[in-house]
Amino acid sequence: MKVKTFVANSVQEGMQLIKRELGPEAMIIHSRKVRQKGLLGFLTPPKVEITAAIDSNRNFSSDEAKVLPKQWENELGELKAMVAQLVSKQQKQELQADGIFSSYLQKLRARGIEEKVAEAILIEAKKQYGANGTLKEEVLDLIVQKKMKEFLPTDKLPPKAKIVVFTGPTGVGKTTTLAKLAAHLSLYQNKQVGMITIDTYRIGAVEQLRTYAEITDIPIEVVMTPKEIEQALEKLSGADIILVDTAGRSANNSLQVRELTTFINRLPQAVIFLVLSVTTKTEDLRLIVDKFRTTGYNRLIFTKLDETSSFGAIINTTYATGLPVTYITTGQNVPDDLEEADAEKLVQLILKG
Ligand SMILES: Nc1nc2c(ncn2[C@@H]2O[C@H](COP(=O)(O)OP(=O)(O)O)[C@@H](O)[C@H]2O)c(=O)[nH]1
Ligand SMILES: [Mg+2]
Repeated sequence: MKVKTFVANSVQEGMQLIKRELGPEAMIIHSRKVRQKGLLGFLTPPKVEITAAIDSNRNFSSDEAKVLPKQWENELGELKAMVAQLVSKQQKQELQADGIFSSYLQKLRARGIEEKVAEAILIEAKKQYGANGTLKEEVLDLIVQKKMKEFLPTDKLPPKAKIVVFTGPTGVGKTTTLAKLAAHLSLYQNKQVGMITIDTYRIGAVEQLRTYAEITDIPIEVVMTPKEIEQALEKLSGADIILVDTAGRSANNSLQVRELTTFINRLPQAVIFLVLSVTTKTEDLRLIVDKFRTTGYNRLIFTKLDETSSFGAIINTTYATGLPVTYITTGQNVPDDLEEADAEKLVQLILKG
């Protein structure tokens, strides 16, 4: 068996190198993105490192070598997916066989982190920890925390955001969070805030936001049809930032989500928050994340952190969506119980409750 590692600018380029050097029968055994060391690594795009192996007892006739590449290319995508699965299965088995990692896996699972997410974190940690595992457990703790942070992107509200939409299931705290943010922006950042509510289903839901709007002296427009969005935006054109509330009757009604999407599509370049409660069951969260995808949400807010001591939902969702968390909320008080998300703090919460 001959094993060789190739570094290339793209997967395609890497595959060509492998094909040229090892022939079309080479098998990919591992691939990963790598950055160059030092300053150059920040300035240049990452490269791909592909390790391939070939049974060196096998000799190819040149005919065989000519016929295979085309077929190879057709199957490239499929093969890559298969190999990725194989690798991760092997990595999973390695994790389970390694005492310190298998007990860590249980620890992360007990903190409400889904199995595939816990495995992904630990596979990354294991790479850094080294194969021999002679390092102290405290060192592993630090490595795991670092890897968790990488799986937990956070991001501030862009200072130039003009339109900010709050979507998500009923009862998670969209209206309350919007009111908190509105107060923060107008009180602490001196911004002219406007509000739009497309709260057309629940009688009283409009009133809830209207009450906040009156207290804080923020103009509010109620929108019943997608067409009315433009008028509302026009009326609020003096505002620096417009916060848009949405509502539905039930959490899982796809018709309502579709209807909501037609409203959102009329809002140009919006920051669209998917608001989720950490108290929601893992399976339900998964459904919600999928159901609301059509709204084009691009950031996350987690609410009700004061109501549980299990926060795995946060990292499960950033893993599933790849999206950053912008805010967390920790109680019913407007405007106090709102915080900008901080990855370090979230990791500690997830691990320690
Ligand atoms: N404990 C707690 N309750 C919250 C939080 N955010 C919102 N709530 C409460 O959750 C309930 C539903 O909130 P609401 O804003 O009406 O949810 P919406 O249906 O998504 O708009 C209200 O009783 C809020 O006071 C939070 O961070 N912690
Ligand atoms: Mg509401």
